[in-house]
Amino acid sequence: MLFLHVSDTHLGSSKPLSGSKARELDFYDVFDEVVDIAVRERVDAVIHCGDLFDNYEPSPRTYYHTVKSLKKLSAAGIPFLVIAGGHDQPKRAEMSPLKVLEEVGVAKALAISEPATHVVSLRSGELGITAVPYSPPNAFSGWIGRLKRPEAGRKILVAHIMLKELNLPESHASLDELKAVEYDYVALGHYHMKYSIRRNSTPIVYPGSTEAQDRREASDERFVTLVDLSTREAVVSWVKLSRFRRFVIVEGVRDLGDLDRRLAKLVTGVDEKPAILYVEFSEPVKRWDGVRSRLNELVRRGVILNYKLSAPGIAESEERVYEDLREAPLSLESVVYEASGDPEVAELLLEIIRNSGNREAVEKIVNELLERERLVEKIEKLVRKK
Ligand SMILES: [Mn+2]
Repeated sequence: MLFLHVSDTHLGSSKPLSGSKARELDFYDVFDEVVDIAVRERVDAVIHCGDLFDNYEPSPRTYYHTVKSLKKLSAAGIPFLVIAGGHDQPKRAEMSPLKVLEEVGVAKALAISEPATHVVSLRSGELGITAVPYSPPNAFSGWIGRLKRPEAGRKILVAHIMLKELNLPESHASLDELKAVEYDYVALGHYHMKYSIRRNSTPIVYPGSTEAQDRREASDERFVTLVDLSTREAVVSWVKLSRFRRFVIVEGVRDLGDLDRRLAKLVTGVDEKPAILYVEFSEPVKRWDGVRSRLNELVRRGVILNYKLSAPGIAESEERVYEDLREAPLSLESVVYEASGDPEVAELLLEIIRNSGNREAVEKIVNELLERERLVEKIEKLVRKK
């Protein structure tokens, strides 16, 4: 029995270039690559560990690309089994987009708002699955004791959680609490980087996200895993993805001359998509217009898709979406971006605006602000400017 494990595809996202159509298409393209791998490897099933979509209300364009790829799996007789991540979960009485895919017949939602236990009949036998969707960590502790192990020869745990073993904030449970060793494989999602460990003979795996959504997630390699359960111990092989977009980070730039020297060395691989470029100055910048004209030229020549800038002092940061410049309609997003002049601050303001009826969300944002001094500085500067 062979299955493919993928997670955190965030279809519909265009981060870190909010509003960029080209960037949005990247996420669909790499998801389609994952589907092609599954078909090529003739897997029994694809298991998706949550955050299939970036938003619980995907746009028609997002549904279009998602269903188009998933139909290739259906045509090959490969079930697509998915759980909800925090991004796929319906708010209040709304419906999860995963229900739509299920109704169309291109996916089976294993768990959306509650854990569930299944025994699924696959081409080469029965697979028992304990499926655990995302929940806030404090609510999660109530679930741990109630997780039911499936009655089947082959058993896997599928969950959208942050493991305590990662030593990151907002963690859900440890491997002992999850009883990981009672399963043949533990398929995880939520953490966006590749990570794996073993407990006894059980592999515990995060394949990571299929596209980076911010600078911290940037990596030259992104993966899915192929998991073979036909032997006594699960055999895991990592499959490198090739169709994701690279981030190039140029750090510690002193001045315009230094930037020119560093950019001269910038080459994108022949078969690669033009990268997203981050330029980070170590000194305050005197000539932003010079910097911008250099980078705009690289965009025009197709060497990079777009760029982001940062520097000490006046924390200037920029993202420009060239293809949309002419016909961009006036949206709440574009107004907030224009007014704040800083994408990071704009994202936060938009989150506050969108969730102003939701006290929990506002509290979360305030807490995040307290932890991120640099953002507070940026906002202070903006307020002083106005
Ligand atoms: Mn995610």
